[in-house]
Amino acid sequence: MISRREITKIGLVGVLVLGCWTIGINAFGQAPKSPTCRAFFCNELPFPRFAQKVTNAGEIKSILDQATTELSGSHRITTQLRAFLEQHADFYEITMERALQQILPGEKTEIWGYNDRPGVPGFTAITPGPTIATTRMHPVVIRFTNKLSTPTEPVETTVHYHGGHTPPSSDGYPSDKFPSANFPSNSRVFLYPMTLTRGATQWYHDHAVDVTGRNVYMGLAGFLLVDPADNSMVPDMMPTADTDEREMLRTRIPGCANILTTGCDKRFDIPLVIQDRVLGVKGGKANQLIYNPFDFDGVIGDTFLVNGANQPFMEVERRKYLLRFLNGSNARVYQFGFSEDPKRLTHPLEIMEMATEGGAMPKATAQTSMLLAMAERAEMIFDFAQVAVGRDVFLVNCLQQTEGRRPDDFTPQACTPLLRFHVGPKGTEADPPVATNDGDTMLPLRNDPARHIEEVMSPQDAVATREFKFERSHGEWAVNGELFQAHVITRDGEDREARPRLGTVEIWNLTNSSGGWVHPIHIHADMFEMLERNGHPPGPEEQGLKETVYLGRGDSVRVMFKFISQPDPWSRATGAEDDIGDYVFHCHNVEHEDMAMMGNFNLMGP
Ligand SMILES: [Cu+2]
Repeated sequence: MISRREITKIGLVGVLVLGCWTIGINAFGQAPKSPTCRAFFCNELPFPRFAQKVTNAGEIKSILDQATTELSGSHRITTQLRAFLEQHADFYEITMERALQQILPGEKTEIWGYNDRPGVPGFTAITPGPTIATTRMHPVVIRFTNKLSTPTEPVETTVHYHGGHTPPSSDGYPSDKFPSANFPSNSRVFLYPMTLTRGATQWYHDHAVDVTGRNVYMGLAGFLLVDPADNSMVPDMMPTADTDEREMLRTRIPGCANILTTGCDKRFDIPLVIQDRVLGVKGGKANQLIYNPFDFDGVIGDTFLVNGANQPFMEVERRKYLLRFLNGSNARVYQFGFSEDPKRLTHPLEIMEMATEGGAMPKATAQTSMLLAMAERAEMIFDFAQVAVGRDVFLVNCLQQTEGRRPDDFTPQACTPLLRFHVGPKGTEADPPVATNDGDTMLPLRNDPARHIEEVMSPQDAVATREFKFERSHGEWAVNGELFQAHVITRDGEDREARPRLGTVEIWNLTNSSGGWVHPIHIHADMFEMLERNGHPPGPEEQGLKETVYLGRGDSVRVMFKFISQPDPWSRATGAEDDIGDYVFHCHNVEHEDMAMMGNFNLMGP
């Protein structure tokens, strides 16, 4: 398949000559609609399996040998770092493969997924991909191998760990595609130190320049869940933060009462990725993923998937659960709520938001609906004791959206049910010892020198303020008027190249100057705090560490970063240097990203 930016060069007629039949698009450049006749809420909610670690010494050696030749810069594999990783890291071998998955009744759907057990009988690639579970301070090394190409369709990929602070050579820089002219091998090794994250709901997904939209749509995305560290293998590594965060989990999160002994009970801790797709006839087969490369506004589907299943159901106990939400759609914004009425949110049930992309918020916040733009995450507690035993509760979306430009207004009287929960009696396990209430203190972010010292920052400390405008330019998408070019550092509103220094605080003003479109902006490398939205303090639901922020029509948001060095104990233990180099920031409407709405910043040494 060709990329969207290539289509703009050769034009629609050229694409028709290439043959629309092979991509399922009709001669008017429109995707067909999914078939309408389906049994809703009859499939059980699936959970992607947990990825299996590599334990074979020979395979670990092979991964580290490859890392030694490939990784450069701050975390190049020195003798000291290699010895550290051999002793302490988790290793994974994950291939990207085509596979068949049952999504709708009848014909199976070809997906592009991740497989953590390549070559093992009975295990295929899946979407969402296998969940990588790790803890804060526990490094992860993954060899990704791309087996997606066919003789007629070469597929270039790369992988971004979204939410992590990773060395530049492991960040999935968009032009570091493999296999490609620059990286002819079909595999690459990625190192994730996990030093600068809290416990959080994060994910990994494709990030190849020009084709991210198609690759993610076909299935290349999975969860990466970070628990607070059990025991850091690095002495003196923020022990206060770890202890406090674990205590917070023990007392606040359902199923985590035993975190200090046997760990959290995963039955009450549920990751949910919400996506929309069009499934139609392609290559003569029904129920295939139809990706429309002509849709420059953003690809919108009419079939809703939760964890890869179409409008499934889950049996729950009448108790509290932790639900971890990820908006994994290409271009659709959601406003979620919980309702006994599958079509309306006129009598919403209470949800308690606990965490943003960066982990626990300063305060738990009670809500009746929650807006989630593409790539944003939110963890929330839902108490099914609000509903009688034997009843159904629906997760509903009350933002209708028919095109990639933007959603319609919030309409609680016209919602779409996405997931049905059937409430059964409460089991024998106790809810956590302290209930979560609106306004409960979770993890403070600022001005607490005892904890998260790297995150303590104040707007008065800012050494630079930068302006970035996200706008439309000649049918493509631009940042401050510039289209994405690999490693060309974006100029800010004062015409300086964006070159922040480690250890300094900066304020970035992000403005949507593109009229009727909306843009969620994702900034790599570090988490930020929101200071203002449209001149006002952010609402309680946006107070937390974030790395993706929604720019609605005409919105302007002010965010503050501290660009963080690797902690000293880590550097002493591993010999690794500070992560300096080029990182990107971009719109996470992935079609806009593919149409060049992406900039570069160069992180400099202190
Ligand atoms: Cu956008």
